[in-house]
Amino acid sequence: MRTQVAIIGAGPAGLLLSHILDRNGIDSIVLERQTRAHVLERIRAGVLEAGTIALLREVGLGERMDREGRLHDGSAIAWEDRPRFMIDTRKYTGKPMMAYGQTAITEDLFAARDAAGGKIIDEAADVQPHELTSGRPYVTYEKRGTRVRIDCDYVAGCDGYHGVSRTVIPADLLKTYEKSYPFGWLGIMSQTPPYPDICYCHHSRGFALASQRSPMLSRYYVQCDLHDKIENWPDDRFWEEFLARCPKDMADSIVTGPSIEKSIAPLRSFVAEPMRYGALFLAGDAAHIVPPTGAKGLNLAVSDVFYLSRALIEACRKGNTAYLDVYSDTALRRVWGAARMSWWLTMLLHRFPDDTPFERKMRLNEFDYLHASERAAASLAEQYVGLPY
Ligand code: FAS
Ligand code: PHB
Repeated sequence: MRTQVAIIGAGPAGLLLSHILDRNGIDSIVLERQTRAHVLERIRAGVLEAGTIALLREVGLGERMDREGRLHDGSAIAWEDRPRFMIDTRKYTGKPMMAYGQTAITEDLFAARDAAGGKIIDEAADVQPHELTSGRPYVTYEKRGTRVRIDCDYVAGCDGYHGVSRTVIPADLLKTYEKSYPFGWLGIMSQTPPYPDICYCHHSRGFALASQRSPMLSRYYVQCDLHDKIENWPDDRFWEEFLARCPKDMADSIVTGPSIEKSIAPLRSFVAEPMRYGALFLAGDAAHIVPPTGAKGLNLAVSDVFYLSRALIEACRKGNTAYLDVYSDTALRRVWGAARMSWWLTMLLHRFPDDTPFERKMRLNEFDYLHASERAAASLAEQYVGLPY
């Protein structure tokens, strides 16, 4: 087979890239290792930055999001024994955030690609990029025992943290930066009316987060031990712990109910440089992972795709590779900004097992400073809503 852009991975990055390229007359084929059902079963992100909202609307993916998503003027931070703080994105930037699940976005993307006759090959095993610096790149994969070759002009590595793309960049060229956090997030989904705000809770018992997916679908998290097991968290224990970490007025208004999904995710900061090797361009989790505290993971995948789609359209339609040549540096500038903000907010809001009393005082004073300084509050708000692309 032949295509202009071979895309590895049918997550948000790969599907959105394929969708935008198609709208600009550029042909692509998406290769996904899992079944479509498996991709859609994943419960992931839930909060969209202003840039993501705008881009999805611009490329014709705003209709269901605007109908079912819920706009927020920011998110709250509830700190034990302190007044509630609002990360007020509307006040300081004039922009909203949107609660709309990654699962719904992925459904919308699959629907759009299907409607446009997009080529998405699922259960594509052993996908391998080849000849990335030869000028004649191609990708191979296996399906039903047959090895298939796709000749292409470019390869987009949108295959997430555990994908193959990053591994083909020579070790002497690839630089990686990583930090693991000494705890995880236990998340549940419940068919209950959600708490009205997205609210991060800092408590001596640990971090908690109230979020939402729809008027009858709530998403809640508690910080848990790094090696904790779901079996240790029956619903009763989850709700007892979650409510204990919220201020009383918030806890009294939470509607609890049976979990319909429960999972534990480790927290990690990871950035790989460069995000290009010859004809291969990385986008999304294939190049970077941020702790979910700042709600940046999915939104970074979208901004990478904004830069990469613009670059590929310019190259494929006009033969101008100027944007491709600066893609890695451009994307990484925004990636590092989001990585720093997500690290900072993670360090602020969680309880660390080896915390000293001094470090707890530093954390408390950092939070008090947010309350005391309009400039500090504005700085957090502009980063939380997402810096301009
Ligand atoms: P994805 O990982 O979504 O997609 C990559 C795709 O490539 C997958 O479908 C995979 O099956 C496929 N693939 C992998 N290897 C392949 C190969 N060799 N060949 C072919 N296909 C291959 N972000 C937030 O903002 N908020 C959150 O609350 C949040 N929670 C998360 C919870 C978990 C458990 C995880 C893992 C991530 C979470 N994230 C969150 C981050 C998440 O939303 C990612 O940022 C987002 O999925 C990135 O999208 P992609 O880059 O498309 O990667
Ligand atoms: C979510 O709704 O899943 C969510 C919201 C905010 C975050 C992380 C996750 O920071």
